[in-house]
Amino acid sequence: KVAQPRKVAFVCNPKMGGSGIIATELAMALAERGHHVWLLAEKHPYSWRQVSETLYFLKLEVNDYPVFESAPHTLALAGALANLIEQQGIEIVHAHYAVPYAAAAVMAKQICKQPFQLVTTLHGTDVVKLADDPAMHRVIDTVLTQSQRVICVSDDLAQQTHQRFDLPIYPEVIANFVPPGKMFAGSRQQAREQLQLDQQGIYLIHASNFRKIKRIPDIIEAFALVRKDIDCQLILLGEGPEVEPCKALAKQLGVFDDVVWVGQEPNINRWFAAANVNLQLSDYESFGLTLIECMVQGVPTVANNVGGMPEVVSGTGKLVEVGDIEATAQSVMALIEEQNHSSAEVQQRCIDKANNHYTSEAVCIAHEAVYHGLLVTA
Ligand code: GMT
Repeated sequence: KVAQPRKVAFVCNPKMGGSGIIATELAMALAERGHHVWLLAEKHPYSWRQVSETLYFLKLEVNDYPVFESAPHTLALAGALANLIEQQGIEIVHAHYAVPYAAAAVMAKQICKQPFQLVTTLHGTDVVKLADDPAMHRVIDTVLTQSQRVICVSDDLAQQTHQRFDLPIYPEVIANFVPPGKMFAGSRQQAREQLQLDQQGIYLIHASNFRKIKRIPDIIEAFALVRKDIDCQLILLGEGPEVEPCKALAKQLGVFDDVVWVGQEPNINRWFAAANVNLQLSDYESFGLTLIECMVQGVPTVANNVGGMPEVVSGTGKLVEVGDIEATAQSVMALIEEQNHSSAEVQQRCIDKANNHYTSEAVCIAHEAVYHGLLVTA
């Protein structure tokens, strides 16, 4: 337990997705360390667990008014946040995503009778995609300037943010992490036994929300190339708009039956533990949470050389240029070959990096330092 418990309110996207998962896991981990943490959202986040008496969920009510085309979510969030701050004496509001979450917190500052410190964590698309829209750029610029601290999940995202916005303070970098409770505790053999996979098989894996940005057709094409030389299967986890086009492509390439189409799966870490190589070929990825979810299970990744992925993959997996299918297939085969010779070494290299860089404890300590720094100077 920490010496100085803080009162912190989290606002984030409660739907399944990296930013919501990281925000929720951080809220839970900080509450377990003795802080009083509120999470305000329209529903319980997917990964929410009532881990501590000092963790509170507050449901956001967004009323529909027939005069408007859509419900005024951001305004409802700003008002509910202002009430929460005044009622509970919140010291820090920690918003995950500039728009709409930090924007609502900036509005709460105008409404609220009590001062608070605003910490905004950027998860990537808010800066790298949304900010390309000039109107959004102005909103994000204001929100970031009015945040007392801006946190980015990778060095690359901090640089991109610095280039695109004129911030008074360079963003702090605090990486994604894997909470110990989320890991699959058994061996690859045990994971395969539970999932009824072949003990001797070679499995490539990818998990995402199947959006275009993930470039899943590249994964299927690279897999089809590898499949020509090596008897292997591809495990695909997740759901989204690209599933059907990907199924059509797999049929066209003659590999449909070699793909394990898992769909939505709450216990993804068991699948990661069963795999040999992870693939993440996104157009852009500020960090790539699945890279460390695989790493902690001893599984290396072949990733595109974009965003924060080179920082994460470094020393454990391989990087390829966007759209280079041939190089991707070669990199996958090189990692499989390496595992044929020294599987234990490859696994240990991954586990060591995950344990040295992406732990829940290190991430909590880094956030406590940010909060403390703001409150002693306030
Ligand atoms: O891209 C996703 O699948 C979801 C997205 C989100 O907004 O929730 O994830 C973003 O935040 C994660 C947590 O910081 C990062 O690990 C992901 O790399 C990032 N996604 C992108 O940058 C595209």
